[in-house]
Amino acid sequence: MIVMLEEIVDSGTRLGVESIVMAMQHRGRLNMLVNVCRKQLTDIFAQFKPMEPKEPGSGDIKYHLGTYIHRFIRRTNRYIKVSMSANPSHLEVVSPVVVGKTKAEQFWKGDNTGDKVMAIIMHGDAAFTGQGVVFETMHLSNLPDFDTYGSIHIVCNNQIGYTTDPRFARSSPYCSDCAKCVDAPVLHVNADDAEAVAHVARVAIEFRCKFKKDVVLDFVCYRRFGHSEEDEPMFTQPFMYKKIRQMETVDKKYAAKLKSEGVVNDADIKHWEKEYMDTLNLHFELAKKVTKLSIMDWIDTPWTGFFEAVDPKKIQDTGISNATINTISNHFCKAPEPWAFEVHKGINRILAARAKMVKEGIADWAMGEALAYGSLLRDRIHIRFTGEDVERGTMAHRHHVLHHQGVDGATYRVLDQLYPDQARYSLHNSSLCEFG
Ligand SMILES: Cc1ncc(C[n+]2csc(CCOP(=O)(O)OP(=O)(O)O)c2C)c(N)n1
Repeated sequence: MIVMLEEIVDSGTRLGVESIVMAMQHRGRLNMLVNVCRKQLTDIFAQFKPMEPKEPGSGDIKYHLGTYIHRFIRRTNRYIKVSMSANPSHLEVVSPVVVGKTKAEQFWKGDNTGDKVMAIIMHGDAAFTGQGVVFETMHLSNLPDFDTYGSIHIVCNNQIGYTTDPRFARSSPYCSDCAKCVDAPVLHVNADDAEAVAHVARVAIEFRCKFKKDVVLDFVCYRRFGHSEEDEPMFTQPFMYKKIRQMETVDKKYAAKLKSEGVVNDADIKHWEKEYMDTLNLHFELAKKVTKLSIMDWIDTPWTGFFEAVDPKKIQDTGISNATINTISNHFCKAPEPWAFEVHKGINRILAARAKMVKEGIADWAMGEALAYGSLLRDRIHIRFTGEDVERGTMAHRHHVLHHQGVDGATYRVLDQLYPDQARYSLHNSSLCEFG
């Protein structure tokens, strides 16, 4: 898995990616934090010491915290930001969150093609098939204003969900079959073949950067031990685990291959193994000296000003002048020029009723909402407003997008033309997806 991620990150920088937003569940997470996100080993070891969390919010279990880093990639001489999102125990809920973070970063970076910012989401095989939010996330992937130009999904397919075999956990042949709903290519790879893993990783990132679509890597592997440190896998999968015990670990397999090809010798292998163990031991010793955990060490998205002190008792002045009210409401009541845009007769009636309301100095819900959004847009505050039916409004009250009655697909987005220098109003109907 590390090989796969390293290859994606390195090749990503070659293809112009500047930022990767990642999510993953428990399996292999600490290893990933250290070897891909380059989290200090001392910090990881310190998390496992019995210490009182000293700050509010620092009490989550150690496998769930996130991190971020600006990494220099030697192979390409380029920098990349890698962020691993914190996630709760509830499997897969982080998936749409990470896609949303990616969308937000693309927006603020002006990355309208997804060339610079992308998401990598890692899943477990049982969770990928079982949790409906995966399907929801997949379906958001190609919708206007939700599209992040392709995520790479990696399914860590260890062929067991806790203690449950696939035949009792899914009705489809492959754990990755849910990705068929968006026609995402799926590359199945034997995790014991490190070079094949690197190869499919390269194919995946090149596919994503060229075609800007989701792609799935089905990383077919096995767990050497039980679900967690305490679990005994022989209780439930005795035959599988008898076989697993006879298997060489992947490092031994790859070392033997390199040796047989004359690339390395025993002394090289011993030296690297010792070097790695020495590094682990050094940081383990250093971790003993850590006495306090700080949540600030585990921020996955540095956000200047986010935690700035705001006095909750002080109410901000948000009022607007009568002149602004008139500008916004007059615009909101005005139909587009009839020679350019044919509006439905019913809309004309609604607009006339609105104009009458303005004259009488009153505002109903829809007018109040338009005044609120309009004034925010005037103050150059970007609004993203998405969900099923938000353009018209479920109760036919909003009508922020009008539809040409004579030209199919032509629309007039009412609040987009309030002020020449206003902020962008990202208003979009969405899939009928609530959880994601
Ligand atoms: C929504 C949800 N349901 C149940 C659990 C409990 N749980 C934790 S891990 C796990 C099995 C996950 O299997 P899989 O997705 O194959 O990942 P693996 O642990 O095998 O890597 C379960 C059921 C959970 N964390 N979240």
